[in-house]
Amino acid sequence: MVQIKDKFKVKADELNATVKEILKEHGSDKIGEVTVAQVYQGMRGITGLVSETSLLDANEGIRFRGYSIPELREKLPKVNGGAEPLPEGLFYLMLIGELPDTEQVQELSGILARRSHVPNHVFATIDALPINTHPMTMFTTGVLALQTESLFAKAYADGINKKEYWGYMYEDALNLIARLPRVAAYIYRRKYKNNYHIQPNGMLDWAGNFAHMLGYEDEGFKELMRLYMTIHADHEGGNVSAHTTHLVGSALSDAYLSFAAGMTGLAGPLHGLANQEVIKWILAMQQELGGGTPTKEQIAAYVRKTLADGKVVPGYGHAVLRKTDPRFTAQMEFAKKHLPDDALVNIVWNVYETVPPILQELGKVKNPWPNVDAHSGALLVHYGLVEYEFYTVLFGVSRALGVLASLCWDRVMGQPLERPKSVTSEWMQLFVTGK
Ligand code: FCX
Repeated sequence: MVQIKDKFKVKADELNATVKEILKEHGSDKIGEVTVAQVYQGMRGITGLVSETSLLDANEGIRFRGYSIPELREKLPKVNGGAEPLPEGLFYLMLIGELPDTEQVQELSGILARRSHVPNHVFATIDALPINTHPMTMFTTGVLALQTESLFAKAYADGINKKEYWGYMYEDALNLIARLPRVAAYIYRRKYKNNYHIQPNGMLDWAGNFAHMLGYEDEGFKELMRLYMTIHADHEGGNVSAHTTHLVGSALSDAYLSFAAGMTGLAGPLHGLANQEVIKWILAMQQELGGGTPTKEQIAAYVRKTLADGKVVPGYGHAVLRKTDPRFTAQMEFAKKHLPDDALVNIVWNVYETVPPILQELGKVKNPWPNVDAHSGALLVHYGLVEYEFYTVLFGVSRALGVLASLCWDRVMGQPLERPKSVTSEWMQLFVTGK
């Protein structure tokens, strides 16, 4: 069997030749204009990055190498008797650009299981943090502590040729993906389960083993983890976690440093932390109403109160998407199949019917529809994972698949240091008014 690494290099050589040609023939073609508003408003709509792993359409949602989420759920290999895709398969797809077969995914699962050892000093570093530290702080700290293992950093220090960067980045990416579930599960068990840890089971797939180490043996939860790890993996290159990982990597920081940087961005409430905020928001609403299931009228009143208090409704809106996030829909379908009568899930569905028209009324919200974070917490609560501060760590483990596949592409394509131009408002005033 052709090694995954060799296959990746063959694909990269082909694409490098194509890009060379594009740059030679069209290097000075224009692909857009930049307005003053865009410069001030978060660079929305400026095409300024190349990210090979996925592409987001505002109305259709994310496609990974051309495949939508429903297509991935259908076409990616599954465990025996399972219905959800194996996230290792998505990593293969993002890296190689082709759907893997079952044998190729099993090979990758085996590679990850064999590379999952986490050195003791990483656990000791996490242990040194107070127990009330947020799990995302523990997670990024754990990833930084793992940086001692970077083969790229060591090779760079030893003085390698730049043509060899990609190979070390590839090894670091695989090693880090292999180790993250162990680090994340350690944090969960330390913080919430009296420091009682569960050893990995090398016979399980990557997500199944993660569920096992977290302490959840229910096959339904393992299926949820496979779906969860698949749908959160990538959302093209401009989102905060992907862009940060790419940016830091462009300084030739290794995979551990780059990914940790990306995770500090995922930990923000407008990005990945929104998944914990959604459950917090629903629980606060229930508490305010004295428990029970809120009616749609009560939900609407609570939404208006949230807005009147100058807060955002978590789980709704998106910087690029302009319709219901297919990642939300995939979770809704999972819930309809496995837990249609769950009370919290039904609240999430009632919130879905209530929030969009209210946000639309504001007249300024560009996308009133739910994003991925609106649904995920309710599914986790159903299976007993109620510690919502941990939810963004799950998002982070999944996000590693996309951003680390992208880092491999960045290095194999020889992407340069990223350094856009910035100006001052004084400069801007002079530019637009001439005085
Ligand atoms: N509730 C209330 N107001 C909202 C809103 C929401 N859910 N979404 C957008 N708005 C407001 C913005 O705050 C902004 O108000 P302002 O002009 O007074 O500052 C206005 O509507 C225009 O914003 P818009 O252009 O539609 O959205 P942005 O691209 O600026 O922001 C995010 C996108 C996602 C940050 C925004 O919709 C939001 O804050 N949502 C809630 C948090 C959330 O769910 N984040 C997760 C997103 C995602 F899935 C992920 O990255 O993980």
